[in-house]
Amino acid sequence: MTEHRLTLTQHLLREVQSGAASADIDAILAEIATACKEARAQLAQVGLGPLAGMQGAINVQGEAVHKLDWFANNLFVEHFEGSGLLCSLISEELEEVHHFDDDCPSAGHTMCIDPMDGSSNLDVDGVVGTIFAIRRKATEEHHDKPSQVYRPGTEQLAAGYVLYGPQTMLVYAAGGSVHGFTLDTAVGEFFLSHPDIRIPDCGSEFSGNLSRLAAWNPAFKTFVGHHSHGGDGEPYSLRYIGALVGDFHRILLRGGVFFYPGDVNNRQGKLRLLYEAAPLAHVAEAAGGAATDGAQRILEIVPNALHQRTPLVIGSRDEVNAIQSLLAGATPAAVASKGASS
Ligand code: P6P
Repeated sequence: MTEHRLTLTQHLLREVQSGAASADIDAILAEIATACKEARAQLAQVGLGPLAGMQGAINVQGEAVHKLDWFANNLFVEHFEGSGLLCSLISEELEEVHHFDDDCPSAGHTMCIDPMDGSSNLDVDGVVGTIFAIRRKATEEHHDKPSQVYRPGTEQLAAGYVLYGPQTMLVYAAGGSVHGFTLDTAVGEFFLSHPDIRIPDCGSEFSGNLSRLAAWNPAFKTFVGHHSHGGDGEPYSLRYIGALVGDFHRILLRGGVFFYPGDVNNRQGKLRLLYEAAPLAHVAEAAGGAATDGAQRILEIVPNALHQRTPLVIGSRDEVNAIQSLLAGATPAAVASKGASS
């Protein structure tokens, strides 16, 4: 059997047999894949059915909830309720920790999830995605105690996303490797299409909502200006699709850098740590890239609130490091020479 026709299920089985992953994690990943196939089926015709438009509610983020946000959230709750796989779920759409059946002592894992990232794109048939991270139950305390939840991303056992675009792709990292699977809709299976993804050390695109440039630390304006004019060679292009999961996926495959900094009014920026930044930081680092809040690794941040936000700079190692150096006061020339010598 040639590698590219390896199903997700066969791949996960091999990972368990080789000791690269645990059966529990693989079972959770397989369940996520099944739930995402259902989500995709609804997405493919959202304009024709009852899931179009708004739920008529405002979530804990203060954002209007799309019917598909809520549908996707409930899909994951239903898929894991009674599965014995998870003890709790932390979702962008739920104010509190959702804990599953209490009498599942074997359910030693928590999942953090953004069920439908970028849902504001739904009205214009844009890219959206599901972002997830799987963590081990940290202590024997009840799973919604802060000691369970407020743990650094370095404790994530696996993380990834499902991207609903022209194709439907599942990308996950469990430790040191990142693998991508593409859904064959005729078969209803995810097939390995991008084995062992490595993010290029540097790219030629930057990604950010530059309408906010004036409100950000001037280092971002320096970085954008430097690369817009070919500071180190060819000028960079701007790519920004308003869905973190889609902007990140492009950078994972092509290189480049995404940034959503804090500003004077929102010092922690907009993106959430537990179910947006930390899962993608896990994937970025496993693929050889980097992810910081501008000063420290995203994966080392210990949250103190469920829906805590964080500034995010993520992507190719050289660009993330260059922005971090500029934020620390280095000049573009110093950054360029450092990059040249690395
Ligand atoms: P802005 C989507 O709502 C999201 O949380 C991310 O997916 C995306 O990167 C960001 O917000 C876009 O925010 O302020 O540019 O509209």
